[in-house]
Amino acid sequence: MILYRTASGWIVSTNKGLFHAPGASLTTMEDLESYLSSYVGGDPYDGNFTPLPPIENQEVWAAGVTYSRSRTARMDESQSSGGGDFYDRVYTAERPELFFKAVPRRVVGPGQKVRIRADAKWNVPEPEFTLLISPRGKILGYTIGNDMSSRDIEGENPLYLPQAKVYDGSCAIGPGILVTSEPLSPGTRIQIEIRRGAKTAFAGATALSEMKRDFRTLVDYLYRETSFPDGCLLMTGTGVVPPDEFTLDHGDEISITVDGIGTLQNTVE
Ligand code: DO4
Ligand code: MG
Repeated sequence: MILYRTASGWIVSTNKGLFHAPGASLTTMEDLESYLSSYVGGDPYDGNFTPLPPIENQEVWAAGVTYSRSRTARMDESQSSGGGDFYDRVYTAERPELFFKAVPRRVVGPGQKVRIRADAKWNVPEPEFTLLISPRGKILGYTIGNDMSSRDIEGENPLYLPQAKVYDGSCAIGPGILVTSEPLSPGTRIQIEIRRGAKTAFAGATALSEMKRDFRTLVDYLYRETSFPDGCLLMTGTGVVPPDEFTLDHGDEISITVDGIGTLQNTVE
């Protein structure tokens, strides 16, 4: 079942139809799946809706260099600054790279604008499997994230990472959350297409099986010494990076699709 946040509350979508799921702080419930199941077949929702970003009071965190493709990209972009070795080492280290990405007010949802920094010249979207995690560290479900990034800024110096990653319009999440206690199958694909005018400027895909680390280990590290009373959303890293000569432009349309979850679509402001 997929959970959507809308202007008129939460809606759960199943093969039986759409139903209202009442309540606040739904996404922090340890038993979210059974709570939602109890509303399937109840109060039907008829009509169209525009999904809002599926977030309440969670912080958004992100993992980095979890795919070989990301390691190569990071090493390439930081070659001249001597930072490449850092990324090679973090790829094989036991401790993953985890960084703070966004507070809820900085998250945009489907159909909303993402942004590129005015002081950056090399900007890319990063399509990422994104986890909804409960306050106790249980993985409640899966959604889609776009970790917008400025490659020239992070490449200039690894210490500039927060500026490359955290700015207005840098974090898109949605459209809904696949709520399930089943793990995602390793064959699950994440695809991206960037349209510029009538043309595809870039398209690529990867599968969960290409990821070096597993979701559980990332969550365990994140929750080691940090409490999340409202739960957390964790972007789990990108395995798709456009070629080095590619940079985003204003007006580009970014569509990120995950089988069984949906498509997160945003335009670059
Ligand atoms: O280390 C830089 C960030 C990498 C990242 O965001 C990713 O691999 O997705
Ligand atoms: Mg990323």
